[in-house]
Amino acid sequence: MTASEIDEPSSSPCREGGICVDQVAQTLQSKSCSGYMGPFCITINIDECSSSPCQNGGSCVDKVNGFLCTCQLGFNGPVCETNIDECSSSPCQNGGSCVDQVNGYSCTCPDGFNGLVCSAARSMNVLAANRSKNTTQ
Ligand SMILES: [Ca+2]
Repeated sequence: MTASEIDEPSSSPCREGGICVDQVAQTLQSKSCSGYMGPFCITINIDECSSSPCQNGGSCVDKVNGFLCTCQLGFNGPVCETNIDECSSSPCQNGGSCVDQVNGYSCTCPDGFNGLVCSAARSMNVLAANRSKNTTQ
């Protein structure tokens, strides 16, 4: 590039979605363009979804100069990169430990409790039966 070559599109905005092209350098400039369609502007809507940016099964919606991810249940973040921690609300009761899953959780309950969130007290008969079954195996 010589000193006489200037970056023509620097102040000539393209129509929304347009890409500024420096016709001397023949390179695409990554400027944001809006306004009129000038001699150094072409309208190319790049498919930003072509690289499959959305993670964890999220679906991509191509936008002008960007994309939007629609995430599967249980994920969020700009590219669905975050597995939402369903254990963050401490759903397990009575000392149960929470295991985060996709769009859900499971509780590992202490002796004497069961149910989805360890809220149900096991009867002592069931406990005794389980204990004797475990010891005889
Ligand atoms: Ca989760």
